[in-house]
Amino acid sequence: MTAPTTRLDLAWWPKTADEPPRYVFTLVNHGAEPLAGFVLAWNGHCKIDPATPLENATLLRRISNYTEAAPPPGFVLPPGGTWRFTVRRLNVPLRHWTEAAQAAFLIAHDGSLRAVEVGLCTPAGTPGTPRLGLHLDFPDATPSDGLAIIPWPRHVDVSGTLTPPNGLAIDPTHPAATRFAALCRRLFPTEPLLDPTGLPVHHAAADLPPEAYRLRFAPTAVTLEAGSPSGHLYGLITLGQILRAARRAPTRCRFPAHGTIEDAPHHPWRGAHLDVARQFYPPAELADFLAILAWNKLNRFHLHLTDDEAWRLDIAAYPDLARLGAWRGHGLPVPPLLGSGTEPHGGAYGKNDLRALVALAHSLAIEIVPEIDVPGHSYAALAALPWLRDPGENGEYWSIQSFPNNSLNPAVPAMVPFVETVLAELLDIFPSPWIHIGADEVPDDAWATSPLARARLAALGGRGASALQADLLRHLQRLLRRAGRITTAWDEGANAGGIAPDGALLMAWQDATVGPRLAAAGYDVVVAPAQRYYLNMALAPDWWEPGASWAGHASTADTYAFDPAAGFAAADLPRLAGVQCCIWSEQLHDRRVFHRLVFPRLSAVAETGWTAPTRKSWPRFAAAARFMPALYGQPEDM
Ligand code: TNX
Repeated sequence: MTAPTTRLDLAWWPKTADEPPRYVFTLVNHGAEPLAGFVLAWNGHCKIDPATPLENATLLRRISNYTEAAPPPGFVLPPGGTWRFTVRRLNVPLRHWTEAAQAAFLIAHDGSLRAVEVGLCTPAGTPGTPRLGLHLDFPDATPSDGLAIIPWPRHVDVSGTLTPPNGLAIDPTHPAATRFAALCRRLFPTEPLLDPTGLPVHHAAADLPPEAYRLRFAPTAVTLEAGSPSGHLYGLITLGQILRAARRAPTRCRFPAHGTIEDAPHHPWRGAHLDVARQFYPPAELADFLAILAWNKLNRFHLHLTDDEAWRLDIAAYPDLARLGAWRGHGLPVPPLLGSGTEPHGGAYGKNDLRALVALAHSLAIEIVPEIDVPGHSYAALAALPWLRDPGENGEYWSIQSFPNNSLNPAVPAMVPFVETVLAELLDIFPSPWIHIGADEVPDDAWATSPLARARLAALGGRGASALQADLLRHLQRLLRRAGRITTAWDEGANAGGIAPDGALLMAWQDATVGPRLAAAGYDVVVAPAQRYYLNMALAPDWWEPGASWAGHASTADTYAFDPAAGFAAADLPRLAGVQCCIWSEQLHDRRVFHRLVFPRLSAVAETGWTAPTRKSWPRFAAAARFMPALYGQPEDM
């Protein structure tokens, strides 16, 4: 396609004492032809209020963040001319540039599309530069003891300094060595950490718990003792971290000559979640991401496979699900959303892709916990399989992200077999003990105008969407229990007597009080409060920082300082399985935004998961974080 000759400039004017906020769109025709009879379509994170009229434009269509508007009747945009219109109400005020529209196009009267270049949205008329890419939001520092290890080990007692060896000479026949070699090739392809002529590393079996390891340093060799494959791998990762830092920063870091490191994790669940529905991440990128998790000794990868904006799992029984539900674009069942332009945007994972990822994850001591988000967040599934709706439903309800009628109706007879079939395929692909079934954010008035839902509610004797959802979740929990799996869900899964504590694990996301409350009610919990562990939240309030802020801002230091055990009664602490960061992708249309938001906060959560609270130290973490890898490159390379 040729370069766009129309450009959309965006400006955000926050509310003042005299005026409500204004979101101002200026379309400029840089082409040689006048433009008439067109519709402007745009998308990006924020949603406009369809009930409030636009000024100097007519709203034609709005689904979540996809909007179509037309200029006044008879309007012609001449070469060099502009069309300006104003939006008065949004779902939430804009606070960061990534919340504004990211993509736009014109729909001509003959239906053809014309790309529009979209400028960065300026706040109150002030131009600026978006903050992108790898970034440490704290000053550089030197590790006080010369060791840059994240997460910090349980016990460190080392001395002396060796000239950094030209590599680790690991026993190539040891299974952990093969895995570690592959991990290093993936993460540091130009930086060999292994060398048969380097410092010998002897593996030894020891009676240590899973994941634990011991390193004994001597000038001529290192001995690595562990009682599990993960322990052997983690010992090598610690050695790899020590070696890299000593080589890259020889004046600040060292490779010890004597002593021991004894290590074991504080929490069994050390997770990272990735939303692959809002943006598609090709399998190769997920493989690289798994490698980064391993280097942080994170052991759970929560793969959020479905959402309103896309269904990413190819299910043999329902070919339309991925064929239609994994793609968004003009004229498709799912409209262009979250930065999609004139071309269809998307992708799905096949069984073989996912099986390969599971195998890779296992080699890196990571369990992939798949999530099918039901019954809410299902706009894409319903767009692909409209027969899952109640044909008698005649009203509208809206999700928090402004999707209409987006929840799978538990009273539709075809719905339960559908979810069962999907889960059966999921169980076949993923051996994980934990299967995540979503359960978040079903609108209170979902299915209120569905005759089938009303009849079902009358039979159940319950009230509202939560009763219907709870009944469905109980059914799915029974099914998963029979399959020997643990029902995993977001914290709303417990509502209205839904998921029962036995055989369940809930993710406490809404705030830091939810985890202690659920644990007191008998649930095992993973703590992932949006305010600190949602890595899509901006680092700081500045407009030019990317990210959202509905749960506030979190600097790396804020994320690091969060204590997941705070608020738990002592007797309930055994129910705290661990921690997880969540990477929601609505605003991650650009991988440079991903970098800015994810690294090194991901490592801050990893250290909180692994290192006992008394052993954590912000200055030490801050000095070591620059050596941790990111998806492409690492902070130190900046
Ligand atoms: C809430 S957290 C959601 C997600 C959004 C996220 C945006 C949760 C269980 N649901 O659907 O992506 O907020 O930050």
